[in-house]
Amino acid sequence: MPQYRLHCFAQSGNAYKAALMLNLIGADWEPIFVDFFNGAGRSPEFLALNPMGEVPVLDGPKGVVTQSGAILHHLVESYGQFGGETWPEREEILRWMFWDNHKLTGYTATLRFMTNFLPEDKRDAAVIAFLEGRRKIAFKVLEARLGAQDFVATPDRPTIADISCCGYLYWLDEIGVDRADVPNISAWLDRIAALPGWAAPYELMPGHPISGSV
Ligand SMILES: N[C@@H](CCC(=O)N[C@@H](CS)C(=O)NCC(=O)O)C(=O)O
Repeated sequence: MPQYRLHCFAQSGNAYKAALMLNLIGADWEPIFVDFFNGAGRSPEFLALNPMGEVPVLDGPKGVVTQSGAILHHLVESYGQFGGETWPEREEILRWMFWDNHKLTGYTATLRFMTNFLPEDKRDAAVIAFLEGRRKIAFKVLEARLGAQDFVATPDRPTIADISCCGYLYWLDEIGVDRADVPNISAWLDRIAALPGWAAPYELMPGHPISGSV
């Protein structure tokens, strides 16, 4: 049995953060499909694994870890790659990961869910407009940062802050953003995609395309 099992599904950018990290560090892992769109995230078995009812869940030699940020931190502690080398670097990484969870992924993932996966009769135009406004602000912050340096938290080296922030951004088409409009983000996505072990979300995790109901 592989050393790590990642409970995930293809459309989850939060799970992609963990899957990408596992691949980049060359860990021995396998994806375990959570049939999210058919309610598996609310099953008693899944809630026993993660009472928060959220994907991703990493099950490994040191136990079960949930929350993509905690999983990335856990893997840095275990493998010593993509972390900070000094205390200020580690603080900077944390600062961007918290920002990502709240502002970048928080709004972008919800917007993408509402415009791609929610049945049309359940979509609320006012909510979508609000999320789009918040998403634009977050993208502006990231675009400016990546105009000043090559990677998010440390100027010349990728860290888990990059892995966290890029979780949803290989789906710019699904988010309705043209790469040409975010040249710094686009170049940074290419830099990450050039790392050994990189693979796109739908290649790394099972469940694409979606089957069944949403
Ligand atoms: N902050 C969490 C967010 C996880 C999350 O929202 N996962 C989604 C799938 S991408 C989920 O399972 N949502 C179920 C729910 O919110 O009930 C993380 O970074 O792991």
